[in-house]
Amino acid sequence: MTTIGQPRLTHLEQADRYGYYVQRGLISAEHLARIREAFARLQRDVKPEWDKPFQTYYPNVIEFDDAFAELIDHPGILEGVFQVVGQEAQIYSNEILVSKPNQGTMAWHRDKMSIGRHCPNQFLKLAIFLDHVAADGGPTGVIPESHFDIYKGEEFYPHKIDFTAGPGDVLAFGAATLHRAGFHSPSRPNRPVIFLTYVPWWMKQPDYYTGRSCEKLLKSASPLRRQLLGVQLRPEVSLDLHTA
Ligand SMILES: O=C(O)CCC(=O)C(=O)O
Repeated sequence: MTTIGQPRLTHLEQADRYGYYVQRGLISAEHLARIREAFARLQRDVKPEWDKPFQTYYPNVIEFDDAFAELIDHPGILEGVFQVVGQEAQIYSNEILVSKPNQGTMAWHRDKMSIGRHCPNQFLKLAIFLDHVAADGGPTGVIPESHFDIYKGEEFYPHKIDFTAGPGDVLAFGAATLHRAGFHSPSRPNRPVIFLTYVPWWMKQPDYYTGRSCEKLLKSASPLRRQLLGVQLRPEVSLDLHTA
């Protein structure tokens, strides 16, 4: 196909310029159906690590069901992750956050500024949406270009984007990008979102992080998954080489 006009920005260029990128409809309907079933089972069988009036948190969901685990090495997800974080990417954390109707919004914040103030794109968080999320249904919001000045907060708020997601959409943003869960009206259902965060191989999780144990997944993990789970780099990846 002939490209007319300017080529599309890559995921990396979008993350650099705007602090986030979007992949619409990335997860197939068949996979989403399995994810929804796994989520229903998770809610029945697992006690969340916290359950607050506005939000419920389930860490380490990839160990719970293959439908979640298959997201970590989903080719479309890795395309963006490898561009932005690099070929040596690994998972830093994975969880489901369920926003609940609460009449309010979460506060705008940045993640892990110990990392973000130096290299925002080396801590890349992907929000993966199971269902449509309306503007008043607890949409994840991001503020474009807020990663450029970590000493500013409120000045950026008027420029927010409340991401009204469709099923299977992905919204990826770096550590220094302001984000939050937006207004969640009492008339809207609970809003689960799967979050996967990727970092380079050489970055460590803090010891207080509770979601890292993946014994079951590791028993049959491919070389790619062993890398993503932080055990061993794939043989073809070397920190001494740069490959895009
Ligand atoms: O639930 C959301 O939409 C936002 C989550 C969030 O702010 C975070 O993961 O740091």
